Order: sequence, then structure tokens, then C-alpha cells
Amino acid sequence: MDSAVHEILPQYDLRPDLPITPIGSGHINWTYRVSGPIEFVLQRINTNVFTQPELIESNLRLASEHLQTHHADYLFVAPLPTTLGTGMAYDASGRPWRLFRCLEQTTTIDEAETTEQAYNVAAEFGRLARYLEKVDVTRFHPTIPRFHDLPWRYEQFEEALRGVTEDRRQQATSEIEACQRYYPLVERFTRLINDRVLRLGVYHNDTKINNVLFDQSRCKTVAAIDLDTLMPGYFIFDLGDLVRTVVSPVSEEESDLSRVVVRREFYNALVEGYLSQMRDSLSPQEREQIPFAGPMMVYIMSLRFLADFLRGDTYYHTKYPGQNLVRARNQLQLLAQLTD
Ligand code: GN1
Ligand code: MG
Repeated sequence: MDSAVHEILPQYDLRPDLPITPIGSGHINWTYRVSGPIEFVLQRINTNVFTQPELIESNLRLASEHLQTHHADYLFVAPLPTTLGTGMAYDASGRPWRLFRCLEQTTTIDEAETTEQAYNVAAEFGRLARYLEKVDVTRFHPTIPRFHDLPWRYEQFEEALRGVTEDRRQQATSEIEACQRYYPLVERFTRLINDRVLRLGVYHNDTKINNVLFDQSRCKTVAAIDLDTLMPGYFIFDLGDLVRTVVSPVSEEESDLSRVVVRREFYNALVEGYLSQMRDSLSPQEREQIPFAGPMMVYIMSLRFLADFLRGDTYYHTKYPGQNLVRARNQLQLLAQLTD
């Protein structure tokens, strides 16, 4: 437990000794539940990943203003202000934290159980993108530069490969080969961007199924969460990460590859759910790219997990040695199933 939490709570006018427990399955930040008369979620931002956390704050402020003006009923889960009215609190070492309201009677789901969930989670992220369609994208900043830039992710993988230890290289021989084999997807991505087929808009960019809160029925969605990468992007990033985390009955953590399969009915449900919100916002040329979204994002995550394993696990939180290799293997299996 991070003892600095007790320095943070008073900055929100909360008692420093409230009970705090770690929660969540995020790979980047550190998240805690604050118990008491009212429950909160407290989070420390990983500044190795988000090197300019104030950009998160400014993007969220812009989005929040737009939504309040044009879609006042939308539940936007932005951080609460500190007693000084700022969007983040800093501990004595200068590390940034935020506090959120805890939405009661909600739950997160790591593996989609029904096609209704698939439809609803996609519609939830589609709705957010549609509501933000008219914002001025030039006022939003990338909170992580080149986040879903596939050619750059490929370069990073190659760089990791140049620096890898012999032991790790041997453990990952077939995953390295697989990542190299799918290189034509990089070329396709580059053509797509160069030909300006896709509209640059403000998207969530991390649309894993567990970045949505469901109600107790586990069917209806309540709100999209984890908005740190709400920033300029393309629709294929959001649709692609939905495909990545919804079509398989098991999550990216599953090591039994026989369980990693594509459930076509879940795929169809999520595309339908996404289009229920976004159909009119996408151009005919964009709609043609729908089948590319899933493979593209699964490939990005294969490269990123594998690169992190090759580098010695410096980016994602891991609980056991080799976890990033398991994740990369899982994603490459999904990629093979999707591109069959
Ligand atoms: C990270 O923060 P979290 O766990 O929701 C990552 C995403 C990956 C995801 C894979 C800032 O998301 O890009 O898709 O892990 N976020 C960042 O589970 O790198
Ligand atoms: Mg998350």
C-alpha cells in the first residue's frame, strides 16, 4: 500500500485515516477503493507512461464542457476537483493522484458472457465518440504520443529485439517470428493513413470491455471509464479494441490457447452495437475498414506485450514472470483466428 494516500485524502476534504484497499485490473495506474460514509476511487497516475498528466486533465475538461453543453444527461466519469478546484492532487514527492465518485451498484466484466453485453459495451463507446464528434479535435492533445501508431509500435518491437537477452529471445522465438510475419498489416495501416481514409476525431482509445461499468444485471452499461487516453485518434482504434477484448470467451491473460477463439455472433453483435451509434458518423470509405479494425488492434497489442517481455517487463504491471509473453502468445492466437 502506498502511504502517500494519506497525504492525498485531506486535499479532497476527506479524513486521512479512511480505510483503503487496492482494486481493479488495470495494467498502468494504481487504483484504490476509499471506504467510509461515501465511497470513492483513488488513483495514482503512472508518470512513466503519462509523462504529462496535465494533458489528461485538459482533454477531460474540454470533453466535459462539450458534453455538459450538448448532452447534459451523459454520465461522464471525470475526476472530482480538489478543495483548491484542481483536477489532480500531488503527494509530497510530486506524484499526481485523482479521486472519482464511486458509482454504486456497478460492476466491471473482464470476459463477455452474452451478445447483449457485446452490443451494449460497443454502443457505450460508440455513443461517447458520437457525442464528441463536433468538438474541435485540434484542442485535444495526445496524452501518449503515437499511442496506436502501428509502424512505430513495430519499430519499438524491433528495437526491443536488438536489446534482448539471449534467454528471453529463446523463450520467445516463435512469437518473434509471428510478429514479423504479420508485417503486411503495418503496410496496410500506413496506406490507410497516407490516403486520408479515416477522419481524425476524439476517441476513447482504450475500449477494453473492462473499461465500462455495467449495472447489477451485468447487461446494461452505466458509463465508460478509464478516460486517460481520450484524445485524437481514429474509429478503428476503438472498434478494434472492442473486437480484441469481446470476441474471445477468455481475456488476454488466458494461457490455454485452445480457449482463445473468435465467437462470430459476439463479433456481429458488437459491430451492430457500435454502428447503432456511429453509422451516420462514418463515411462509406471508413465503413469499408471495419474488418481491419480488430486485426490491427490485436496486432498492436501482440507487438506491445512482446516488446515489453523482450525489454524485461518495464511497462505493464505483471504478477508472475513471463506474463507479458503469455499475453503476447494469447493475442497472436487471436490474431491468427481473426485473419483466417
Ligand atoms: C493498458 O490501463 P489499462 O489496463 O486499461 C494500456 C492499453 C492496453 C491494455 C491492455 C496507457 O490499459 O493500451 O490495451 O493495457 N494502456 C496504456 O490490457 O498503455
Ligand atoms: Mg482500465
